[in-house]
Amino acid sequence: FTRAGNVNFNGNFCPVLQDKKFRYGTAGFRYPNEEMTFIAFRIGFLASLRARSLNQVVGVMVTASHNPTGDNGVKIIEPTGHMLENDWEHLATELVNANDTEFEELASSTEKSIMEKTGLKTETIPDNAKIFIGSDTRDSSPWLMRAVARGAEFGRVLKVNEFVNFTTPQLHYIVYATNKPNLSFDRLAPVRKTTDAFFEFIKRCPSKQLENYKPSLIVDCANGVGALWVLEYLNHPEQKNFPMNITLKNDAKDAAANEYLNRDCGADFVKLWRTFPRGFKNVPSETRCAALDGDADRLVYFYSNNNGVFILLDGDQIAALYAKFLIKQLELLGAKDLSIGVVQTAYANGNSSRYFRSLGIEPAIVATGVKNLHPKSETYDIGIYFEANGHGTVTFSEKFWDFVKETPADPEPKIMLRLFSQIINDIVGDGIADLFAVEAILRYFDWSIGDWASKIYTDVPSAQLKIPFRDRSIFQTTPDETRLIKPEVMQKEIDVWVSKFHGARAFVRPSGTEPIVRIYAEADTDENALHLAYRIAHVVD
Ligand code: 16G
Ligand code: ZN
Repeated sequence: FTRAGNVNFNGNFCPVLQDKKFRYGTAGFRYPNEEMTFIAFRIGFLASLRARSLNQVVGVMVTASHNPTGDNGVKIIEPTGHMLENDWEHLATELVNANDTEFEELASSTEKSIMEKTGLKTETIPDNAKIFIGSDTRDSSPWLMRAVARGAEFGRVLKVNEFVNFTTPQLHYIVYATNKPNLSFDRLAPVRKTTDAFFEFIKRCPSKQLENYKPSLIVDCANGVGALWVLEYLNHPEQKNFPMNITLKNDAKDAAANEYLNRDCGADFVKLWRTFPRGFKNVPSETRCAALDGDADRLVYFYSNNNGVFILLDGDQIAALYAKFLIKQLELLGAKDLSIGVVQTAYANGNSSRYFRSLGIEPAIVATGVKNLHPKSETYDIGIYFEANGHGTVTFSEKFWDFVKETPADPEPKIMLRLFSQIINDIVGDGIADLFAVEAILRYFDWSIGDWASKIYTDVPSAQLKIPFRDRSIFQTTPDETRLIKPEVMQKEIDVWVSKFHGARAFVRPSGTEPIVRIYAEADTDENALHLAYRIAHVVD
């Protein structure tokens, strides 16, 4: 490594690319892995300043999630287990875009001003300042972890722990738990929390004789790190009595894993193409299937019905299932003073939002990205947040925790609420914890996957397109991303097109992760939705 981290994982010198602007996007920096080394180094440096200024453990996750194996990325995890604070994202962007000669100077002035603000001497390294670096199964990850560690060292933090083959949500949880004085630091702690509560929940489900729910599930692991972790969940002390059996597919754990990572499989593939991932050809109809993405923070369900039609149950459907269960428990308890809310993005299927309204909940719409959904969700006692793509969880307030505290002779719905809150990873959306939460609720209602697909709501037809676009800065959207503020004329033209279709809506937004613009449209039929999306693509192009 040079002082600026300019060596890529092939060992080649890699000068900082000057013709390219890098941005801390929706989920950190994510680029082709050969461009990532100096970014990882500088992020390691910034993470060390964050850890020193807070005197806590800060996380850095090395992953490119659902993207192909040639990409990689880094993002910083706050001591709370949440996404990096906004102001610091700007600092990250500034540091990463500095050229090699500017970098050292910028690094030392940044260090000075941050430590000064904290009221500490520039060189101070408080005792609890530590970096946890996690990575998924990508070939390029070990190298980038080293770059992060060297960056941290450059930022004077030598206490670094590495968590190889970790899911993104597991790293978030470990960072959170380590900073909590009363929680133990144990890599399996979140796994046990979920499975213990799941066992207990299943025992207490009202219907003893199952008519519709079948306790077997096929999981597409995207050839990513989720495959290793689902096994950890199943490897429970009471393994033999595990209340369901799970078959893993696309669970390559060897060299092939990298070649096939997220390729024709995984939650993103299934959501985008609305079709079975590779390896699912012979799965019988009405069989419940689920897909994780490469770092296991997304989850979607799917199956083909008796007519051979492929049906997707995405993040919106999971949110609706959670809401149905949680509202029922609150009603049974007559607990009127606990607020319950739902947070979605512009991509939420129109019928899911209408379903929440029918329950008396007006969903809040925020900008794309977990970093925007999570904080809004925390404004409710019970906050359910999901992106349609399968990122999401449920958050709980202090008032909720007080409410569910164990007392003698607790009513059953209160116990079920408490257990549900333990199954879920309430720190961040977690595909595997969500999987157990979905299974628990389906078991509770004794529902087949077909019941779930038909008894809550069915999707209004929608279509998505993406078009390459170099200068995405010309676009400015409203905070909920449903409309363009700039270019103004473009929004006017979109409105005209939308008004020509029945029950339609559409929007355009610049991607936060790729040099593209995304288009989303809903209409009365699949054909019309696609037709409308193409019309709008013409407007943008
Ligand atoms: C990232 C986000 C995801 C969001 C996606 C949007 C996290 C953990 N991940 O993957 O939530 O849906 O970006 O990508 O926040 P886009 O900006 O390219 O549409
Ligand atoms: Zn992911």
